[in-house]
Amino acid sequence: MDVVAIGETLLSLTPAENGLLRHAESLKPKVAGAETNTLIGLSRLGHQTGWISAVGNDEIGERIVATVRGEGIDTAHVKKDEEHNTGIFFKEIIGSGEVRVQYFRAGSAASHMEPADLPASYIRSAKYLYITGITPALSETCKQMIFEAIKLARESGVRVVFDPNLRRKLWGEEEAKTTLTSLCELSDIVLIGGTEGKFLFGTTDTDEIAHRLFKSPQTGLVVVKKGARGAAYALRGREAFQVEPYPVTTVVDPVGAGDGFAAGFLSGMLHELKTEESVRMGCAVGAMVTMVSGDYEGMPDERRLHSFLSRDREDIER
Ligand code: KDG
Repeated sequence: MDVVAIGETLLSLTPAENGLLRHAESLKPKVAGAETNTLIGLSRLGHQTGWISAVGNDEIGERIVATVRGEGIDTAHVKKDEEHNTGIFFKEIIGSGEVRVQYFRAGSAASHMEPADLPASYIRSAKYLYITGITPALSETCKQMIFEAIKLARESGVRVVFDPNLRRKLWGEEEAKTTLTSLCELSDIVLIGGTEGKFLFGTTDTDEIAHRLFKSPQTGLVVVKKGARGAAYALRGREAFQVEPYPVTTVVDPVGAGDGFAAGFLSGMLHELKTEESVRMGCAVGAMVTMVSGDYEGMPDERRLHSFLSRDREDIER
């Protein structure tokens, strides 16, 4: 496996027309989960990926697993939980990039995952373990499982990549701060958004965030995602570098951009590109995701990504 990820994937229900859910006449069902969004992006770019999770023994779980497997991701370690349901959420796109979500995932099948569910040899076989700050927010057992997964990865030299992916609706401020900071410190690579930098370290400045994170001997690379302003990164012992954004003509749906960033970035790392090139790939995939409705649907395959990167998009689809 190139990348193994652990996390919950849900059914997302979005009003067919942008606006408040209360006025919706119909809802579009889609599959969404930060970790599988990234795995789908990686799979479309030609990498071997595996997903560790749990779904309920219900139609929603069937749909999720079929979708993820259909994208080429190994789902052998997705447990079917007989007692708990698959989670769902509603996602409103209200206008000009404003998005609100309402979760119905408390007590879901995935929230009942625990350390004993981890397939140790599977994690050890990967080049990268990808985790986000959503999973430890789901329950105490999920939190323990994430720390255990990192331990397993580190024992075998599997590189840990962490996106704090702050979801304030899922947990309290203090617990989120303590846990996300610890997870950053245990990770080799941290992909952090500006809002998360502010939440955890009180700053959006890349040098300052990196300075805080490099206090941990484990962390060697910090990437700060700045949305429409591109990204910046810092390697241990070096100043921060800025990477320019890719222009987006119309943002259709901003959700999933960070997951796209992770996919593009990790793809670059797997191809052993320079850090700057990998961060640039992250920016490009993140930008492409925002131009399509849905959290992962805009993830490009290699051909589309390269034509976007070279900005030579003329006529290639005709
Ligand atoms: O990063 C996008 C995710 O937030 C979305 O796909 C759903 O995993 C999800 C969540 O927990 O909000």
